[in-house]
Amino acid sequence: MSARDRVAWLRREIARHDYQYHVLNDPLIPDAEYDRLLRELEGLEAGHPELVTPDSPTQRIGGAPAEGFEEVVHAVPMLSLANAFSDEEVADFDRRARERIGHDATLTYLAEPKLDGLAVSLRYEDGVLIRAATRGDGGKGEDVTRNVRTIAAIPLRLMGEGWPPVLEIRGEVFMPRRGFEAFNRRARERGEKPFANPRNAAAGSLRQLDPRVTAQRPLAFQAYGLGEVAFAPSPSGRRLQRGSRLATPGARCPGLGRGKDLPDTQSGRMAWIKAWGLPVSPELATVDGVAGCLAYYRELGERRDGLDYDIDGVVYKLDDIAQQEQLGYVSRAPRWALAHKFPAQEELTRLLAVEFQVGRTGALTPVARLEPVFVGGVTVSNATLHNMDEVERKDVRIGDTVIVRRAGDVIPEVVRSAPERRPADAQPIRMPPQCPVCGSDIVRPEGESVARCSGGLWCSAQRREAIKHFAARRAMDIDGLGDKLVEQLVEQGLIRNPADLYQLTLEQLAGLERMAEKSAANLIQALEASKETTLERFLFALGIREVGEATARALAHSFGDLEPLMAADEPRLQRIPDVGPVVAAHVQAFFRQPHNREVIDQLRAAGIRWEPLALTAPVESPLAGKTFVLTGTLSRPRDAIKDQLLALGAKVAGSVSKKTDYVVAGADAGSKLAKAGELGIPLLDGAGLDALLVESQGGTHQGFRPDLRP
Ligand code: D41
Repeated sequence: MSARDRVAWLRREIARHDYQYHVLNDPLIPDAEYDRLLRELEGLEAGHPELVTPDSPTQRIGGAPAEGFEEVVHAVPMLSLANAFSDEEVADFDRRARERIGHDATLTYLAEPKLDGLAVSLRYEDGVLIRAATRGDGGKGEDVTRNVRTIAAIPLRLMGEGWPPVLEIRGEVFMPRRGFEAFNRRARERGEKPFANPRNAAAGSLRQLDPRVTAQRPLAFQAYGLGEVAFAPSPSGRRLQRGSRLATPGARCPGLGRGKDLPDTQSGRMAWIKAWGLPVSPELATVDGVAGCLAYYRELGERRDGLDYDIDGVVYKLDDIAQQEQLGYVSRAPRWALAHKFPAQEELTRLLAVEFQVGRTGALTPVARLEPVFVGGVTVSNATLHNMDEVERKDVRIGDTVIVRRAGDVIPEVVRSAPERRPADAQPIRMPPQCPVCGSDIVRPEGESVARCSGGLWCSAQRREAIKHFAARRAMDIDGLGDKLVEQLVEQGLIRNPADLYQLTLEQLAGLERMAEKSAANLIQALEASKETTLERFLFALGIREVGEATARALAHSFGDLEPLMAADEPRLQRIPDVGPVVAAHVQAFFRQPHNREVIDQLRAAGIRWEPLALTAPVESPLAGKTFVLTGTLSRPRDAIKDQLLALGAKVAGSVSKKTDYVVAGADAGSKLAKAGELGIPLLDGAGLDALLVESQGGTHQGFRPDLRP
């Protein structure tokens, strides 16, 4: 094969894999193989400079910095979108559309996510990307061609052959969340200022004068429509024939000889845009009438946090192009499209005060008391500041105007302050020297970001949290003993420790607020039922620091019963897989405390019992010691999966870190999945997990690991 032929083949092959990866989300080859193709092409082009063309994938990398951006006049203006913030406004929009069209029938809309990025127009002539421009004021924008060329999701040459000779594709450039997080992490490591949000990151990256900088930014693109489309033969004289073939197997692009011949629906046109090799949203859906629009809005709104990109609403577009033309435009926006916005996830408000909450282990969490503000669909008046390092990093002071964020069911947090609005009397936030609940000293070990109350179980806050933990479902599983009830019981002085629970009487319980006789009786029964337990549950329920479910299980199986464990010294404890010096010290310290021994005695006297375990050799499963994180909706109950993993000696953690070995991601997995991607942690879907479980139990199931690119 000649160099010319090989170069042409490599370009086609690379373009095909770009399409598989960025548009179809279905890579056919591993990254390394893709890199080899690209390197081979680079080598050939270096040896044959005459073969280099502007649409070669090697030309994405970008050249020297530019002086500034040239102005581009859009041949067809880039319109804006009318906004709606309520269901009523959507209903009004639909009603007006039906009135203008003059019929009562239900209208069909194409619904899609509204990406929070930057609108651009891509101009292809004879199938080759010749210009990319920002939206600007809609009439004219800036020439960002060299930067846009570096975005791998944007084809430099259209696929197939059926495209019009002049074709403008409009869409949004955006930065997916996982790329954004990774980029910001690197920025912080280098001491640079991170971007406030993915939108700013995308805009900042696209407006780089040096395309080599843009090339390093993880930008993506999704098309949402067309600009200028011209079917006249281009100056280079390419002739389009009726029935030219499209890239998608089987798809036909009939009669592109005349302007009228684009599909006559918005959805049909989007399908063609996709077939030409451009990414379109996987969430596109045609819906009927207001009811269909609102159902789509709610459904996507619920999945919003699980998407890997920010969206700030959904867009409805009349699907029928003839109807679009009937409706026309008002000022700069089409009457046939509407952006239905989600409630903002970030708002400004004032920080009134900071209080410190004491957790089960005594950890102090600074909590912001805020001027109530409507954010993420609810009114928020408290938000976490995490810890003092974060307070410092975010530069927050009392009296400041702060940005509050509430995304999905995540607890609201203070993102940062707006220092330009800082009043002269703003007060720095100080960690109190004594516990606000019990008055014990606060200690913060060198190098740790968490400060703790040293009061232990003397501190009523720690006691209350310890009892909540003791009663929890995966601990002693005391049905009906919720957080609010524990708080009441502790406040009224009815219980001081977990053992007191078993001394409660029906009369005491029935006397509580919002407690009917019947539920009091049920609770007594639940307490009775909880006495029959297992050693591992009991150990976990004690709330020994650093002893989670997996460690509790390992301890239970290694000692068989409580007495030998309580008598064990640190070297003996450290012989257990995954018990290091820190855990061993915490276990020892716990059992050395006279108070703890007393509570344990009382619990056993109250009748708590378990079956002693036959001593087993440390689990030899290949999963022993491996840490899993479960996220998203899985096909089986999470608890069942967890039990299975624990039984194989694995651990199940709540958050993804460098120590995580596997992330099991179900449907609608969100930030944990993104984090796993960033850290390069192997991902499993439900089937992948099952395969792994079968394998580690000595099964013969042929497990597979999907090729997962970052
Ligand atoms: O995802 C978006 N941000 C998006 C923006 C979208 N899905 N569709 C859009 N459709 C239009 C019309 C109907 C005017 C073609 C848009 C925009 N416009 C738009 N983006 C920025 C300004 C207008």
